Amino acid sequence: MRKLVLIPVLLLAAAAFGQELLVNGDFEQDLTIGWTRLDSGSGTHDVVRDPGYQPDPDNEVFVYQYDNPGSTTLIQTVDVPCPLLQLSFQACFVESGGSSTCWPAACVSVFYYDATDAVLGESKFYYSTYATWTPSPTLGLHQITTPDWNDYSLNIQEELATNLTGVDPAQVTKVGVALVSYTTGG
Ligand SMILES: [Ca+2]
Repeated sequence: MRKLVLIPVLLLAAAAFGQELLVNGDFEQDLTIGWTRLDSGSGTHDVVRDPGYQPDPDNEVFVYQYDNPGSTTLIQTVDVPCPLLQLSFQACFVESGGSSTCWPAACVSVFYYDATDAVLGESKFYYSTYATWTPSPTLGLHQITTPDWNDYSLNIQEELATNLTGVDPAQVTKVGVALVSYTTGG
């Protein structure tokens, strides 16, 4: 995982420009800057910042969890001026083992919050053979089938209009971007 970029997309006279909203979205500084780690459940949890996960000189971050039930999360929440946002990131998703009753999932999630910090909905990019999540008006699912390093982007205004019809864009005042390694079941 490297280079998460969340920018407000402002269209002005057919010219697009934006300002990066995430702090340390390229992981070039210590992860205590901008990011919060949350460990949950049992098993092994790990978050590692290292330049060696992808063959370029820049840093990546590895978010790991093993054994169920549990999860490891690295999250950053930012105030957003409007839901006219573009999230871009590069990610490599990995899973190992699992069954229909005990399954891992590698996720990049976007959470939408109102002014009281209540979660209004979630967009979830996930790689998992056995995950049983189903989409709803407050859960937009994007299943990853090619887990190797790829570029991803999410047009949040379009996402809310198309996949999260249960979320009122006018109520979204904060967005959380999370890397989640997850194991359930057992
Ligand atoms: Ca690298």
